[in-house]
Amino acid sequence: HGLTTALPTALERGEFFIEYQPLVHLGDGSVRGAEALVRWLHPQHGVLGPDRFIPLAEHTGLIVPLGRWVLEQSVRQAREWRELRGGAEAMGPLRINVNLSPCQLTHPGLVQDTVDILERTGVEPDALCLEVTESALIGADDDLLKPLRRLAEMGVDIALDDFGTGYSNLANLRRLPVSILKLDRSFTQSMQQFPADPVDLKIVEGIVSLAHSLDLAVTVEGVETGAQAEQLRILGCDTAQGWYYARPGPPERLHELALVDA
Ligand code: G
Ligand code: G
Ligand code: MN
Ligand code: NA
Repeated sequence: HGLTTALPTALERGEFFIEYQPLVHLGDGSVRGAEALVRWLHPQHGVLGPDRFIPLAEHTGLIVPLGRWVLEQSVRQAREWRELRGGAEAMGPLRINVNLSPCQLTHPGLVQDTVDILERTGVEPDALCLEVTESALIGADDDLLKPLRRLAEMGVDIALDDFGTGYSNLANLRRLPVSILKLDRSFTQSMQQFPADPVDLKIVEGIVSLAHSLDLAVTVEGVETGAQAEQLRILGCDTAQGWYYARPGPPERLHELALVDA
């Protein structure tokens, strides 16, 4: 249909833009970074979310240049935030999380492109986190993991996105060069009541304890209420993201949030 024909030229026409959703430290409520979420401002259909075009971009191969563009824009944004937040060194730099498609993982240019972007922008590798879904890494062999390992050795964080939705082989976590688990939104939804269902609490408690014993930080997604945030904080989760704090929005919104708390 129409999206398929318009997609290949959308990048050169400058129709993509990025919204940022804050990542908040559950212990003190401070903004520690943001996840970059791409959108397409389609000339006829208006703003389209990634669910409408990422699968198509993966299918057509546009995901590689599009993903590189998202990475570069996001890292540039992170540098700008760093400058704006100069006085708040104690909290470290605002970190930027960027999603990677499985196709980008198998693309041979991933490591070099990332190195080039970090060098061009002067952003430290540890200010960058690449999010890969659990399902993309299920059954991953060493060839697939090698680029992620190289990036992790450089200091880039790798997060396992939507964790808990796939067929998680928990023992498999040890082989993955991952330093952050992003607990899927469904776990957060199960924290709707206070106190939450005891079985759900046990499950999250178990995941957090396993993660921490493997030196992984835990980020929770989809936090919509203060009660959820409080429950997840008590369970030991480290960082949270969700509408309770902020919807994805333009970069200026993050300037305000991060500068206010700096
Ligand atoms: O918040 P939103 O509806 O925009 O996100 C929907 C999904 O799209 C998320 O699961 C996210 O992983 C994915 N997504 C958002 N931006 C990107 C991107 O730049 N690249 C890839 N591969 N996926 C993205
Ligand atoms: O990468 P990932 O698929 O996890 O992207 C996050 C998705 O979740 C985006 O589509 C984003 O807009 C959406 N999202 C972010 N915060 C919330 C929230 O608090 N509630 C719900 N329902 N969706 C959220
Ligand atoms: Mn994500
Ligand atoms: Na996710």
